[in-house]
Amino acid sequence: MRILFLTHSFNSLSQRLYLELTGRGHEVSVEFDISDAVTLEAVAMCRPDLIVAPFLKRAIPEEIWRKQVCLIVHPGIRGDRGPSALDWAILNGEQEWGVTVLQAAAEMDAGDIWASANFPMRAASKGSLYRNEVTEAAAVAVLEAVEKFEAGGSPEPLDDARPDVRGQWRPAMRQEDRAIDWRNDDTATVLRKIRSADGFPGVLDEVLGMACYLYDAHPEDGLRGVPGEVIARCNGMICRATADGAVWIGHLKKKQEGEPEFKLPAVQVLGERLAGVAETGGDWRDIRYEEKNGVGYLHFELYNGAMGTAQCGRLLQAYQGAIRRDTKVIVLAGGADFWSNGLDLNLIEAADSPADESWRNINAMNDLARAILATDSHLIVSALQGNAGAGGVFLALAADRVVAREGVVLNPHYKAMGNLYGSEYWTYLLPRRVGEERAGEITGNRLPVGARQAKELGLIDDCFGSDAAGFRCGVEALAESLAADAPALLAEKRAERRRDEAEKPLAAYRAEELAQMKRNFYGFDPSYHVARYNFVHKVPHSRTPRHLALHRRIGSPYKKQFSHGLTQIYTDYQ
Ligand code: THG
Repeated sequence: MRILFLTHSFNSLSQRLYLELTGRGHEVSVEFDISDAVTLEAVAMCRPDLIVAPFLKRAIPEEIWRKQVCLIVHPGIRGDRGPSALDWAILNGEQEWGVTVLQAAAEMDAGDIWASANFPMRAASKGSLYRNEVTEAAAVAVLEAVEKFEAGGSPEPLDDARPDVRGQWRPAMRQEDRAIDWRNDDTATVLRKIRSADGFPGVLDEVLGMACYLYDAHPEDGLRGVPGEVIARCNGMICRATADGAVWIGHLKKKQEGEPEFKLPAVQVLGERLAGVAETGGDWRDIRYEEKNGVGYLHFELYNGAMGTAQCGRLLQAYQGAIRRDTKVIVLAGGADFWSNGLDLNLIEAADSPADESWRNINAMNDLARAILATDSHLIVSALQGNAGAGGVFLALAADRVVAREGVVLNPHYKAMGNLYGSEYWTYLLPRRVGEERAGEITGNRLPVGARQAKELGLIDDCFGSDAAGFRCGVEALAESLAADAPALLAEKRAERRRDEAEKPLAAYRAEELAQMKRNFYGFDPSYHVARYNFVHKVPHSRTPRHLALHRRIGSPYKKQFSHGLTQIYTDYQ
């Protein structure tokens, strides 16, 4: 079928559904929700068999849903309606939640139901639930709905009398609904409130006299203080006492009328106001090392997967500590939501000289990649439980083995960020795995690549695990089997590195890439700075990029344009 995605943006859920549908042979074209007129034009140009709205905030115009089926992906259980579905589920402490695929109609989210899938809730932020449980359930429910539609099936009307229809209409959540009462709220309550609004819009609060939104919260058991007071700081985070304990808060967004603001490490936002607050470690560590059955695991749970200069430095230090241990295998486990997305564009945007900070950040990323590549004492496994993008993907490729959870989405390209050339030794790492030709296609076409497709392309070695627990199991088995064969594998690894170094030194790849990056950061063309500004400040899209909006490409007829996803493109063209 020809499917048109109508979506606010090409977010991680849209990308996952795009990969699932193109992987099953459907043609998927994408149009961002810019205005009703633009949407009508897109539908006329595309003439889709089916419209799917993976992430849509506004109403689909009646002219469209009257004439053809539009499937809305709603992050709520059957019967749940309204724009703050997940927010309410988290704040209300629901034990089970779900995704419903319903047909667009006049009344928002009240149309007939094509499919739904439920999941047990987890104590995590809205963004984390969205990227994991919601995305998996949405993949199941959308595929079921699309198959049903293709087979000529029909949806069921919403029936409040059914026992599995437990949902109800809930309005948009307001700041008052989740405002924190620091004197009385216990840690669990504070966490639910902050998590219900994380990544967007954040809980509005006041910290040391500054109005700001809170994000990135984690429980602390050991530290105590007067409820509401900031009692410690650590690696950019602040610790604030609750009625029965404390919470770490990693990121803040200053609220200031008329001034553009974006999320930054809490300590950076508060600055001088933190004078006198002691640097003290606690329960929550964004970078954490553990050993199990003779294998070292390095976890790095960095907010939004962003690796700023300081984070890269701390991670490098932790890595150097890990390879001094008497183990043979190190697993780079990343975080639950992201493995890495490379440069921290928010920190760069906030710097006095974004160009200088970009330069420092890319060099810190490169130092980390080089340390991984140069390790001859250990076998290194990159285990991607969460998504990776841009430099984060290539950093992962610096390891000896790269594996991903089945549902992971990779964006192994830099171009979308104002035509960045990229570094992280990608000019060495990518062709080594996929060959020159495919390397050019992967970096050039700016499309997401699913874990299975990545394995077919040779970009990664393997993918397994339908959920986090299954993936962890598989990673442990792999790491332990590598440890058993370590002497032979390490000898091979050293020989290969020596051969490659003799052919072309790593330093040469780095120098060539950085020469290009220097032009991106300091050169005449400001594209990277403009794209970064738009990204950090969330400037609304004004058009859909042509690589996604197939129906807007001129020249060849729509059908020939492509849309089966990378793997088929490659086989078609080879
Ligand atoms: N039918 C049609 N279009 C749709 C849906 C539909 N577009 C997507 C939509 N479902 C997703 N669900 C909602 C439900 C309610 C609201 C928005 C999207 C809503 N919006 C408030 C408004 O428009 O005034 C603003 C809410 C806010 O502050 O965010 O209530 O089923 N045709």
